[in-house]
Amino acid sequence: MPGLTRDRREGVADIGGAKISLVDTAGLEEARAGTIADRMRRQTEKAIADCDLVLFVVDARAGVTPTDTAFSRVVREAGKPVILIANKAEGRKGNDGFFEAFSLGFGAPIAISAEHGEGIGDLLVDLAAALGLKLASRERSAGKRGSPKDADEPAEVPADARAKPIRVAIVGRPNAGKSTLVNALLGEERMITGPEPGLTRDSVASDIEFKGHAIRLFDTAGLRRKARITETAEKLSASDAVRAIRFAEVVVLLIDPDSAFEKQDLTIGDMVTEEGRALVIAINKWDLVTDKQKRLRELKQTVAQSLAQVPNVAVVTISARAEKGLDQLMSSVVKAYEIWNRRVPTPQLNRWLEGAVSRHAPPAAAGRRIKIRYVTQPSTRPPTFVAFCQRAEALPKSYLKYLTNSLRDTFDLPGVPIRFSLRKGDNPYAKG
Ligand SMILES: Nc1nc2c(ncn2[C@@H]2O[C@H](COP(=O)(O)OP(=O)(O)OP(=O)(O)O)[C@@H](O)[C@H]2O)c(=O)[nH]1
Ligand SMILES: [Mg+2]
Repeated sequence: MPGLTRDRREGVADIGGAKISLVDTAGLEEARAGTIADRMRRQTEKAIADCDLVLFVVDARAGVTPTDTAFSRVVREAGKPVILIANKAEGRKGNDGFFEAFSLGFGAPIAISAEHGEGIGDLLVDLAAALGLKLASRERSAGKRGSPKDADEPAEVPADARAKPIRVAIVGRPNAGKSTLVNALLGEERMITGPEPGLTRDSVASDIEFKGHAIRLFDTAGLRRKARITETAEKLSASDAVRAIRFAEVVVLLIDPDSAFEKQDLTIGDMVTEEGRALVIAINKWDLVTDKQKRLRELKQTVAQSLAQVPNVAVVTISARAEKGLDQLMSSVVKAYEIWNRRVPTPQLNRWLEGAVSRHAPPAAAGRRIKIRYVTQPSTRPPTFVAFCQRAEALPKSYLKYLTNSLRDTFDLPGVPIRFSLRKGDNPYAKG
């Protein structure tokens, strides 16, 4: 399916010990101004302007097309070094295209098969020469390339351990304004935007800084209801967006006030909390809302009822287009991240448990009171608690819910999923 990639997508390759940032771009097409193809093309031109080296890829089976010829001029005018690649050259079918490619005026093409991994060694040698790198060992670099892990995870630039960025995924239905929001936060037209739903297809990472916090934003493809998805491209995009949610630490669920909290928004909200991510809800296009106070009251009420698993989740109103409310949004993101990472010391937890149990005692089962003896927080991200209890199986769910809510209030843990489970037995440490 041609035209799948739309935005620039970056990943880091380790080539003979050197870190190279590779930017995948939309295929070049001739396009009228204003069309999606035209917006894609401008992204590709930016990538060319920003890079140190262009890999110009032609399809050796299709041969050199008039579009290839037209864009070879664009690339030449940019004045960057170019390596010409004739791809899909496995077998003999690519022969003609390979020889045609000389006509583009970039010298001899390198014949490769990206799919079958053929010719990559030759490409690496030329690439290293063009960038003035010394290849440490070809085998080593070849082993690293294209491991399935690279393909599965959104690209992550290995960051300085000190300033590991907070990973924030922006999700929501098509057209909610996710890419406009990312552009506004970046102050740059990094993503293609527009009224056509389904524009973004790949999760794309961008780094920003907010009040001293390094933040890596992942713009994602809009998510529609599964039943309506028929096209392969949309299926791929949807699973890519779901991966971004799993990979994120904080998820911003971006809502279009026109269709706010119809089923799809709630499905995404559920997915985020089930995955244990911290959630922030941003209502976008607030510039278009007339009776703002009344609408906000209604929306907050809907959130409280429909996303009851994360009480007091932050709800922020913004306008991505007018760049309003962005500071408040990012403050909420940082706060949610901090809560998500919070650890409550065990002595405080057990003091709380004593109080909670005396205010509202656990019910009796088979004539005997159930005793909860000890509680601790074994992990964070999200906050996870375990209580030790003699007859754990007999304790009703409603009591566990009471404890969870009380814990959330006492230690001020709004808006993040909390895991609370019971373990059979007494305090695991007391006897041991
Ligand atoms: N009035 C108004 N329009 C907005 C706002 N934010 C985005 N839009 C418009 O909404 C449309 C969709 O914006 P995009 O950013 O492309 O939406 P998206 O969520 O990335 O869409 P997909 O990539 O298709 O999922 C564009 O026409 C934007 O100009 C806003 O705050 N106010
Ligand atoms: Mg988008």
